Order: sequence, then C-alpha cells, then structure tokens
Amino acid sequence: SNTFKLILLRHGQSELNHENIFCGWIDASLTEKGKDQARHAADLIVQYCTTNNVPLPQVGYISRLVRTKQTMEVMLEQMHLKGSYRVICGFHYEPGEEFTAGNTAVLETWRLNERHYGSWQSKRKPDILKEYGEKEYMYIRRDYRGKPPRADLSREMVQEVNDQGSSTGYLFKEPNRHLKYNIEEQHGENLPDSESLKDVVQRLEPFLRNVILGTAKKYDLDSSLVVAHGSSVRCILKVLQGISDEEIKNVDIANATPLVVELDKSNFQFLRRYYLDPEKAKIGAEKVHREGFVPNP
Ligand code: DG2
Repeated sequence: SNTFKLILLRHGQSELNHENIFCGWIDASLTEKGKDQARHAADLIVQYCTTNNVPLPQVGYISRLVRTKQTMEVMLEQMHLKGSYRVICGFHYEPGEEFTAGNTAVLETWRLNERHYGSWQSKRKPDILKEYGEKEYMYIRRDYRGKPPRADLSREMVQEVNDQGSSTGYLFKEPNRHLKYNIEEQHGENLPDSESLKDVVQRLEPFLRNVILGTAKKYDLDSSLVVAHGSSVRCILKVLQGISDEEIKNVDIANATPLVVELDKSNFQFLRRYYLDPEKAKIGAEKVHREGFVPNP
C-alpha cells in the first residue's frame, strides 16, 4: 500500500477517570470497564485491518503511565499478538530481535505521557470548576497555552498496588519520581511539574517525527499503534493534521475509540483521518468536553 496508517487510541477508562479526578502523571489502573473498552477497540482494529488488507501493527507505542500499558496488554492479547516492551529515551530506536513477525515491539516513552496537570492532579473536576470558575477552568483545560499551577512534588497522589500489581487505593505522599523515571533521569531528560498543550507538543513532536514516523519509513511499515492520553493524542493530531492553536480547543478524545490517521508514504504528509466507530467517538468526545459540569461519568 502507498499509505501509512497511524492508529491512535486514548487508553480505556482509568480509576481516576471514573472518579472524575484530574489524573495527569498520577499512575491509575484501568477499571474493568476500561479493560472491556480496550478489548472492544482491539476487535474494531482487527476488523478494520482485515477488511482493508492492512497488516496488524508490528510496532506499538505507549506512555510511561500504567493505564496505557494495561490497555496495550489487553489489546495485544485480544489480537493474539505477543508484545515485547522496551523503555526508550531520546529519539533513537534501533529494533532488535523483538522486530519479528507475530510479535509487536512496544516502545514506552515519557514523551507520550498525559500532560502534567500540575496542582490540579488528584483534584475532582467539579471542585476545580467551582474554585476557578467556568472561563478559567476551560482556558486551562483546553486552551493551547493554558497551564495549571505547578505541582507540589513533595506531596503527590500515589497509587498503591498489591503483589499481583493490582491497585489497592491512592495515598498522598512524597512520590519517588527517581525510581519510576530513573532511566529518563540518567539520560538527563528534563521532566515537567506542570504543562500546557503547547509544552506537550514541544516534547512530543520530535519523538513523533524521528521515532514513530522515522521507524515507519525506515522499515516500510503499513501501520503502527499508539496508545496514549487525551492530551498526547490531541497533540499528535494537531501536528499531523496541522490543526490551528485556536481550533485544537474544540478537539476532545474519548477513551478507547480508535482513530486512524493516513499518511502518504512518499512524503509522510497527512491524507485523511477517521474514527473506526464515528458515532460512538462523537458522543464520547461531547461527554469528555462537559466533564466537571455534570455528575460523574
Ligand atoms: C485526563 C484528561 O487524561 O483530562 O489527566 O485527567 O487521558 O490520561 O485520562 P487521561 C486527565 P481532561 O484534560 O480531558 O480534563
């Protein structure tokens, strides 16, 4: 085929999505509903690939947050694919043995993380709306330059897990960023404590161009799968589709609704984009937009 299909997906519902809490860089596991959503998304992708004669993605990308990893794991299982996971830093990726048929190489990068939601993280959306008022709430939440106050890194919400790795609740304490982002820190990556969408574009665009599109070009891939977040998916769309700073405000991404961006393989220019289930994606996006204004999802 002469087009490359980038399949984009926001993770399935997380425990903090369910509670209507700003999540950002807090780790939150998927709910059972979130896992079902991921399985359904995988079915849609398989159906799409089969009907259009597109091979299933050989390369996948996730953030460093557990909700994208869980979504990817559930999806690969549903697609009968094996996954091998590797954290990468910088913009260089040299595939090793994981790059073989029947196996999906999954690259984990902090550059696909959700926007760091600063001091809003761990707070309920309706409470922040009340505190800041509608105008400021929507400015910080959706304007390209809107940025929440910086997080207090000495007292953050941290997910507790049992031996099986299942979530047992959320506590406030001094999070050990150094443990989780050890690899990044060794590579001298500069990690944020609050971000606007513009900041996310700055950290994500070089990864998108050099690694995601670079790998597709180098290995003549027909498809890749990105499982990311509301903000990181919006940024990828903005960059590839050339959506303006003004227009990006109106773009909302629902959980687990696969979106295909088709690029011309000769120059990697944008051709078209479409949801695999447009009706559901539309209703979901409207719901996301109103979060904070209405009772829990
Ligand atoms: C949500 C986005 O991100 O929230 O950080 O709470 O995709 O990781 O669930 P995600 C969060 P909104 O910007 O849509 O309010």
